[in-house]
Amino acid sequence: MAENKAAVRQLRYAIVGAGMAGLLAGVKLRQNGEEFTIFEKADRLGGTWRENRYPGLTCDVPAHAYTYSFEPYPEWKAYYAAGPDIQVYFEMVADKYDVRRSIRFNCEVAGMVWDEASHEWSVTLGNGETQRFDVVIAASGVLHHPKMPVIEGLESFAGRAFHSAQWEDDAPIDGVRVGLIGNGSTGVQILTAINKRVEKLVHFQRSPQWIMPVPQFPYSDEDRAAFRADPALMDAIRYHDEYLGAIRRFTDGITDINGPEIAQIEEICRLNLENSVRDPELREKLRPDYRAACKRLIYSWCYYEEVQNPSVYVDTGRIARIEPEGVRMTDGTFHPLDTLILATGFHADRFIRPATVTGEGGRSLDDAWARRPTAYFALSVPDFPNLFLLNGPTGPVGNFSLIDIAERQWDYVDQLLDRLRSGAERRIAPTRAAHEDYEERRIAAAKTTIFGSGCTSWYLDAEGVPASWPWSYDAFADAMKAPVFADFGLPDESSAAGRLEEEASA
Ligand code: NA7
Repeated sequence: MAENKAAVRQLRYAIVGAGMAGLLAGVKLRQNGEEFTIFEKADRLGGTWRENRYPGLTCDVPAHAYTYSFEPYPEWKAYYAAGPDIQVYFEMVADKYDVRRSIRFNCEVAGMVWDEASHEWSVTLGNGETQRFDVVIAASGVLHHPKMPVIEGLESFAGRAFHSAQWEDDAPIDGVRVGLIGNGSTGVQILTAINKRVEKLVHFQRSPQWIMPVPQFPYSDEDRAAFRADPALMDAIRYHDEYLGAIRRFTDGITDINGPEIAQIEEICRLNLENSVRDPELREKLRPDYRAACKRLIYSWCYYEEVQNPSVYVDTGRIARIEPEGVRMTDGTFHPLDTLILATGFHADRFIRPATVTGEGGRSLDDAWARRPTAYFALSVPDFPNLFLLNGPTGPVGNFSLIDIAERQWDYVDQLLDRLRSGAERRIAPTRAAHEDYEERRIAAAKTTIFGSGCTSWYLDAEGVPASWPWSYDAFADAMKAPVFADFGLPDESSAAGRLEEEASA
């Protein structure tokens, strides 16, 4: 239901991106009776679920947990939802909450400049148009700039070669020889989906992955009818002890790398490998030489089974170059191929960029982030007032729902927005001191997490420091309950109320 907070000022909001987090912001503002514009560079909403269309695309968070808390969804088709079904969910939410009319599609934000005199963001769009806003919510996602591998000869390949996030529907897969480079979540999911369709699949694995076994099962029509009749059944899945226990074990494990939780995770993954892969040679090829959960854990119910299909050949060697007819390894081996899939990940340090963002004193976000993308509590940046980031740099990452993260972040940002709505403040940004203090503590803690225990991954920044929230999930939930207003140079509401009382009685 609309909450309709009393507002002295009607704020003008720009939201960048109509993915999961941008839609969330839109729903919340709509429920509060506020106006906003969501700028979306593409012609559809959905963010990563719109962009990625590769076979096997699945969210590795249980479907009933990867839903907005305010919009449980009885229609999920399986415990882990397929990408297209998630896209349907977001489209439904956009319509049900009347957000779609406020989305401007095919409208990329090219730049934004903070006007210190008027306390407004001047937002310039790709078509040159400029609009002014009081607040910008950057919900532009993390993994949406495909990272092409730098391999000699890639452009000489005679067949079709494309990044997993730019799937080419008409590229030959069935009955042909396919090369698949990369085995993060994407490469693994693609392998499990196509290995039975191809004549031959060569999976190039520069680093093997630990695989966490998880159950997957479809929901039947009867299940869905039961969910519709009794939404508590969906909550029972979302808040199931076993699921929440696994999340807690995971988040405790990543922050206490000598503790029992991570040891348990490692043991589950090791036993999965030992018990699932029959051929000892393949088993050793698939055994990582780094600790489980250092890279983002792969959750899969079928990878080990599928990788043992005779059509699959795993090559853990180094690629020397790509030739017109296939891939040459440094040991001289040649793999003749018809199609080459590049599941090589994303530039995870871009966030709202390449949009140029200019804050107070003419400071550019590129400069502020020259060393590493950073934000106070992952949400806001000194010198860039009234700019709030959802799923921005150094937020929690791992095998849990980013929807839950974004919802908590929104609740926090909303409390800051109240200060603007009430007219008490015109600009809100953290102080440099508060940000530096946060970042110093964060970096020190991040280096001791499992992500920093000796592997490469998209979690690491350019200096090899994990770019993530380094404390427990509960600590994150606590931090998001209420801003420390003093860190924004703002009076605490309770102390402000106290002061007023003192003044009144003086
Ligand atoms: P990831 O997890 O970043 O994985 C990229 C994979 O590509 C990884 O196996 C890399 O090997 C491999 N890679 C990258 N460049 C090369 C070159 N040049 N040669 C060989 N192999 C290469 O991306 P995903 O798309 O799978 O997943 C991203 C996230 O999306 C995932 O974590 C979920 O949150 C959803 P490396 O490990 O670096 O040796």
